Amino acid sequence: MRVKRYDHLKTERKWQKRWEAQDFWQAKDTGEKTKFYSLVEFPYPSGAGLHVGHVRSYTALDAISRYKRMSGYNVLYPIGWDAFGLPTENFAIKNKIHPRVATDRNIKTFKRQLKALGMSFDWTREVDTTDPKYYKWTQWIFLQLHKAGMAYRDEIAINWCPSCKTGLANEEVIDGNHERCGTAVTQKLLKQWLIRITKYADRLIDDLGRVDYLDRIKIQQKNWIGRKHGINITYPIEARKEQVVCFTTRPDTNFGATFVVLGPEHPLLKSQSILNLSNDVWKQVEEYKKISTSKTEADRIAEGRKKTGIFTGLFCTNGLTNYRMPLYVADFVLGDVGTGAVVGVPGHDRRDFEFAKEFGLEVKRVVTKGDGDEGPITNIEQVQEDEGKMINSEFLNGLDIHAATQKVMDYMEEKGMGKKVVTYKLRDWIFSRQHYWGEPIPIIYCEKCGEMPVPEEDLPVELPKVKNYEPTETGQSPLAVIKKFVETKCPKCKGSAKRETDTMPNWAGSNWYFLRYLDPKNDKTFADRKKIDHWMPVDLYNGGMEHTTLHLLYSRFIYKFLFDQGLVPGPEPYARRTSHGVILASDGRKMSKSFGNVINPDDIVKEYGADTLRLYEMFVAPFDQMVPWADRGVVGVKRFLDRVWKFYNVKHKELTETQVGEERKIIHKLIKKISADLNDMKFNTAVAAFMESLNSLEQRERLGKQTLDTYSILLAPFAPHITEELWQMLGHKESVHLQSWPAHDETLLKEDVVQIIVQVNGKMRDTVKVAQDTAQNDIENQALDSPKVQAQIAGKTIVKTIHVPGRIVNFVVK
Ligand code: ANZ
Ligand code: ZN
Repeated sequence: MRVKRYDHLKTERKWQKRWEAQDFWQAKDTGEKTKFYSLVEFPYPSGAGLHVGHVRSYTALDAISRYKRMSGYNVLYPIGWDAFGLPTENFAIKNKIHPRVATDRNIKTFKRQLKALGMSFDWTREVDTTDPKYYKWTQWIFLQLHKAGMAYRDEIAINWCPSCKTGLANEEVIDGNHERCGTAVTQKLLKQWLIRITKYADRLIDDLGRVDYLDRIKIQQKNWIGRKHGINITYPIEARKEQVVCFTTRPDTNFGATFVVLGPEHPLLKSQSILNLSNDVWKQVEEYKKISTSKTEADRIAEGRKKTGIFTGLFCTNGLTNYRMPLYVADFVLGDVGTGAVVGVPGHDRRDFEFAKEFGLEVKRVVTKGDGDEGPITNIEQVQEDEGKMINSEFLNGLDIHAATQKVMDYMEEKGMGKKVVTYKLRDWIFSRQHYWGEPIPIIYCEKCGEMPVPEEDLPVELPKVKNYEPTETGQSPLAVIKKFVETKCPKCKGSAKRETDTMPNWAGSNWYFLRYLDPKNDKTFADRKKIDHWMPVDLYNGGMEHTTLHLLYSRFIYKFLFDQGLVPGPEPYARRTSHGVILASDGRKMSKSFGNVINPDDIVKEYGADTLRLYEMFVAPFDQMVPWADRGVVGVKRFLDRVWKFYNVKHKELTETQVGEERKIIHKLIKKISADLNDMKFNTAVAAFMESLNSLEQRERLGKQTLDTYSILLAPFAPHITEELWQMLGHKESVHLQSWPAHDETLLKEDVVQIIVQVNGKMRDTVKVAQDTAQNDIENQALDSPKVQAQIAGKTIVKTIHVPGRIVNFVVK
């Protein structure tokens, strides 16, 4: 039978227009229905357009949003633009286009692409972080931080990208390179705005217990914050008044400590006189300090690097052993970690071992794995950093390292040799960027009155419209040379004053965007409190793993701050956080223009349709797994949808009124499977179930109308266009997306094969499987046929047959 071809382009466009005209996806701020807030990370509208990775995340939550709407929830599924940032600025400079113009153009492209995918976003709530009406509130939040003493200025050595000419937060440096451009990061002294995220370090760890995040997300955040319990041990210096304080997490090994190292930044090395160093030593130290500032942190602490250092000529005393520990200066010790000084235990720390070998220092073993190896440690493979039992450590001997750690810390505190401390890897958040395309920091400097916040009623501080916005070599923001921006009046004394010219990092706008969706047009406050109370927290938030220690951590922190200010109802913004795997190119590499392996969603939509692209990305692999693109898979999914089309076209004309037996079972099994898979975000197995059940249904002669109805309702969240068309073909007037999600009937799913236990004289000998409605006689005959039963009754007579229907057949023999 010939069937008219499915014209995906025409059909998809038709339904998109109708949905849009009818505001199908608009969320209501009030009402009886339970709310469901589903959120995807809003895109950075880059010049490259939408990535197939965006499509994976957005389709998944689109399917869930549609499923929830059909299940009776009031669903909010919003979208917007995270549009400030370096790539746009760099693009604008290179192509001599204003970033505003470039941004608007990129947003237009993204919007067209998202609409072509049939995403059920509530477009009435669209936000743009670069809109002054939006960033007014980003600046307002900064002022609240400032008022609370959470934003401060400090001159510090910061990560500096020499290519982008801007300061960077630690989170933006990956393996020593700028995460956006890949350039090796250097250090630069600059006066910077910082935000005291460290004040929230404990809560950011502890409150992970309140939320449902993927385990690996929780682990990454914890590791990033890096809370460590340890002790600051004080070592006196022989013949000097000064002492060296060393932070260590392994005081259990202190019987094996044989030297002490100061990092070159250590305060005891500020001048020659503090430790009264000899002229010769001081000259070397000064030279050494200079060289080490040019190295990256990663370089300095790398294992395997040849260790350098300078002997000060001084000795510290190890209070446990009275060992005379030579005092060195070396750059593998970092200035801003712990106390900036380290006690060297070369038997149990690889870097210490490398250093000891370089300088001929003694290596002692104080921990053993308990495998009999208690011999000397002579090469780096023998350095034992982990689990074990204490030896050569007097009162610690025999304890495992954890018990020993507790015991020695108590001992040291009691003797006044040290003090237990908790340290963190997390640093305060560097909030200044020396760039044009960001939110101006709303601060004014007055010679008389000092640092003055811009009064709230004067917000927003708008970016000036200028021709030139290239970064400067001096590290100053391009805004610094724009007189009409810089020169202003002091809000207090009205004297002439200057504006802060640094802008905020692009994380500032994304910290709170999920709140603006709740009330995007409000010009009195960032969002109405009643609306916030109604919608928060976000029920499901999906985004990339790469944001775990950036956006995700920052936004949790800012939300906690807003909570402390009484502005939001709870301490955590996101009840559940999931993450999708990256889609690689078909060659297994990252998709990149420079490799020429990028898949443009537009091309797939055009050739195969949006439904195919959506379904393909759901089917290709478990949602959280990385997966390479495969054209063959796309074609396969397209073929499946064509089969669905043909199936409906053929069958819809000859449907029966009612569903029968096996057919009902197929459909109810499918309802159960799809509902469960949507809840568990197992999209790939859901798609597989659609394919399997189609196979079974295709083989049936006649089908009930309800079967085709239900199948299209279930498929609608995944393939919203074709199902709308099929639904109409079945004679319905209302949209398929307004239908109620079906419930399955568990009783229909019961297995109808039963297992019967076969006994001889009450003893189990075998089992037989029979269809549920098999006649008793037939079951007994089948049981009798069993060779195991035959072996038992050979030569005997059956005197009685006891039959417990559905369970047991017992032959009584003599
Ligand atoms: C003695 C010791 C013995 C250490 C031992 C380790 C093993 P982790 O290793 O992550 O727990 N450290 C402290 N301050 C430092 C600085 N400013 N620069 C470089 N390294 C520093 O981190 C804590 C350990 O890092 C500390 O414990 C110290 O080395 C080192 F068998 O002290 B340990
Ligand atoms: Zn003033």
